[in-house]
Amino acid sequence: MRIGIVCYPTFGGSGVVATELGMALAHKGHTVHFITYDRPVRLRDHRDKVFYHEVRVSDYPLFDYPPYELVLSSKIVDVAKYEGLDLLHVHYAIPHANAAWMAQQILASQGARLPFITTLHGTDITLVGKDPSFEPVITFSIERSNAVTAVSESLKRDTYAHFPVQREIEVIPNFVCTRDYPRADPELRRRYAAKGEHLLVHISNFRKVKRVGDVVEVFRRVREKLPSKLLLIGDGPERQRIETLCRAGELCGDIVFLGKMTEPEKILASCDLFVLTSESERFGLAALEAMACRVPVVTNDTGGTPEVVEHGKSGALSGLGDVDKMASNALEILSDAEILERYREGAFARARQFDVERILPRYEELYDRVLRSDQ
Ligand code: GMT
Repeated sequence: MRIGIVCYPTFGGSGVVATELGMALAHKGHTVHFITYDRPVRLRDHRDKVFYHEVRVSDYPLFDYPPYELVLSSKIVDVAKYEGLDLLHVHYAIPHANAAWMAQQILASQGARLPFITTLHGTDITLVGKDPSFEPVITFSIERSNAVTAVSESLKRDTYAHFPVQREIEVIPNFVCTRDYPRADPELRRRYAAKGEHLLVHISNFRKVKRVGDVVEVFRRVREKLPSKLLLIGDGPERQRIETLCRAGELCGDIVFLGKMTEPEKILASCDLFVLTSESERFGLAALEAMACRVPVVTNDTGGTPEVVEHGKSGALSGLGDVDKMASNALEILSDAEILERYREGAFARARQFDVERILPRYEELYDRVLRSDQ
């Protein structure tokens, strides 16, 4: 198949999933065309059967708000026509599903077909999408997509709860290629935990919804009982506030801010515990990636996270904002080497249930179904 993929090229989970999906599809022999405004961060150069088309928006001074969706729609039309796309898969509803629908209409007026699939990832429904100024366009584009998927049951439920949507939404969870994730690197461990401390880690885009302050509070409590360090990977609007919090709490010696990284897996795999404190994650890809590195996860029981992390096996769940419980869960996992090893194995076993080899065929089957019903 010749498949177009539209996504955000940034560090956000939806862009990562879209890129990994495209690369996995190409590996199976499909031809994949990424259409977005910058090279996706996980898209390595020189991949056979993978192409990247940049959407360039004019900075004409008349525009206070450059019309990205229109340029994107035109680019989709162009790529569909000249690369012969069979279908388009857009990740994150806003504005990609609307651009896809417009491109589909333009192509139809020229006698060509381009079915499109929309994958909902989370904030397109739960944060941005709930804004009443977006509701009519999101509802419309979900209804008009040839198929719609959500990354968790929780997101599917939220979509029906917040939008007057009637059509079927299929849940296809996110995935990882467990084979590609490394094992712990003793040298890296020594770099950050020279005295054999336990290593806790958190990765996010430091937006408010991630509640990174809770990560620091959990760490503060763990450190009181167990020599440990915390690695914070990523950057975003909350980073300055969190740095200030750490300075005020005299935690800086034990917390390392590593900033944005394109390949954090080696560091991740060298840690003992991943801490995820978000208000709500509709999936929690970062948690799944940690588990693929054999790192258990301490997190909340909100949103889609309980669909990924199993309490007592691959990690531990507790109520949102309950930093005392999260810290005691962390201590229970960390304070005994045998228990930690059991959780590590549990985390990896769980990650294997989301292996690309299990999930990719579900997308391929969906593509087939959409193509057959569009004929
Ligand atoms: O919240 C983020 O970090 C970014 C956001 C995105 O759209 O890229 O992530 C969402 O999609 C990911 C991939 O499906 C999910 O793993 C995240 O849970 C989801 N974020 C939220 O629901 C807050």
